[in-house]
Amino acid sequence: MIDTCILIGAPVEAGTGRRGADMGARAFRCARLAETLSDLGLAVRDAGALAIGPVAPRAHPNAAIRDLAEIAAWTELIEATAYAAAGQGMPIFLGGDHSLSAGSIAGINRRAIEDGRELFVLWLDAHPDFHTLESTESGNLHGVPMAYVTGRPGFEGFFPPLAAPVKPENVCMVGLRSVDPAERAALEAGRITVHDMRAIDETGIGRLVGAFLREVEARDGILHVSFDVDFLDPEIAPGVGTTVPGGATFREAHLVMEMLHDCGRVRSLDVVELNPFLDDRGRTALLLVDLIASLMGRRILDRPTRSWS
Ligand code: B3U
Ligand code: MN
Ligand code: MN
Repeated sequence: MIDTCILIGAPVEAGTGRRGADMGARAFRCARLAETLSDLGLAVRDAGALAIGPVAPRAHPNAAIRDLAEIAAWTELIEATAYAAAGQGMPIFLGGDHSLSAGSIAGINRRAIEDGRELFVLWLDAHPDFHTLESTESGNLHGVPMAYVTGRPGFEGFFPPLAAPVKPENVCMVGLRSVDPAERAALEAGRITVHDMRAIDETGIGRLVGAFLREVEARDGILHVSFDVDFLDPEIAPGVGTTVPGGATFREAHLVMEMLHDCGRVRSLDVVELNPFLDDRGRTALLLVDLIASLMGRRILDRPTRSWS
């Protein structure tokens, strides 16, 4: 099990249409993330915040796209940072918008392949972020990272080349409730496991996530978790740019985090899209710190056996 957390601030906001996500990492610090992890007995290394230098703008045939060169530069930096940190503990990427996961997942996968390990990704989000550079209509590049890391075409020459794509069959998306037509078509044609809110309501989030975790174990995999704040219902997590009603509840989210801890295979985490400018007296940041604590081992009562395996 991991005993060192490496906190990496990634104040990326060029991938979203709103301002304020670049303050997310600072808000996690105000909400005492480092102290909370230390109280759980973990060693915590705060790597501070990453920064990119100035970039020359890049054009793309899809004129809607904004800040392509900037997001490409962030992807390259975060990829290298993730690769290096994965050998030293558990990197926790504090966003910043979800475009940062293009870099974090790419770098974690490069490390996994070098170590001979199979990487799985649990994607907790209202959105699949599965647009290509051609298909995005908003032009917000936080809508593309999952297409990039799974090797969908069209990123060549614009984003850094991938060491290797993540296998789509190793990805599980949970919490979807806002899917654009082009994303829907690509998901239907592909092999990613997708659980929308209806599936959660019908089957229960514990059974859906439990099935995925059993698969990770059966294939002796390691797991990256990408947590978009809009996975949560906006009633409990208002501090995010793209609120979508009908999200995961407090209890569903904690259950997922506790199951992830019990499975013992999570090696890296993104927490993205926290926008303190839109938050309500820090409550979204505080909730996220509690959820991270559940993932890292905080529990209500000790349980002799896992109920889901
Ligand atoms: N799919 C839409 C909306 C969106 C994606 N991710 C977020 N919003 N946060 C788009 O802009 O690509
Ligand atoms: Mn997202
Ligand atoms: Mn989202």
